[in-house]
Amino acid sequence: MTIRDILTIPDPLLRERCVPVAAVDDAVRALMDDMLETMYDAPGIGLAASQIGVMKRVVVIDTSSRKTEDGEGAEIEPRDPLFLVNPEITWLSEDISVYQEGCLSIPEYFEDVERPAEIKVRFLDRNGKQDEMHCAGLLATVVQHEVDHLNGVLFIDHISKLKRDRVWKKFAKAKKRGEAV
Ligand code: GNR
Ligand code: NI
Repeated sequence: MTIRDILTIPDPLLRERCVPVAAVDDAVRALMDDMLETMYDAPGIGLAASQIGVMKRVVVIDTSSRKTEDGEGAEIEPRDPLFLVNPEITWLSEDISVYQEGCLSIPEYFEDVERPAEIKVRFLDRNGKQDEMHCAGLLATVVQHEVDHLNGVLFIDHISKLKRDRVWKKFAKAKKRGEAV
């Protein structure tokens, strides 16, 4: 497994649509392992393949990263990764929830985003088997955030144009100067 570089705005790849995966083979599983390691290292709770420059419809998610204690009082970090290939949102609730979102491709910028509170997502799992899952809470938000990435959409597209233009320009300017933001 390899930790890959995460692209940040204004990288044009983050605005492109990813293509469906034809078959979940060992190469796709190796990609997902790299994505998972990159996500845990960042750290983040979700990652879309386009964020490491691979334009395929592949997502990894793990929202379980709160620390708990084992029997001896040592801290352990539970891992409960989800692998979503060719995810399709098949249902969105009318109920809306608001989460403060962040994105590894827009470092250190956080803003409230309104999205449907619950969704259903159909996808191929790590073994290429079709599955469907009902999501609520933070998971529903993260799945929508990641499916957006596969379509070249970023969470700042869901906030006001004034705020979006401000953050985009800040990152574009920093890149021009060769600074890390
Ligand atoms: O790590 C992440 N946290 C997060 C918090 C609220 C809503 C969405 C996310 S996803 C983000 C990682 C990321 O950029 N995934 O694309
Ligand atoms: Ni993101």
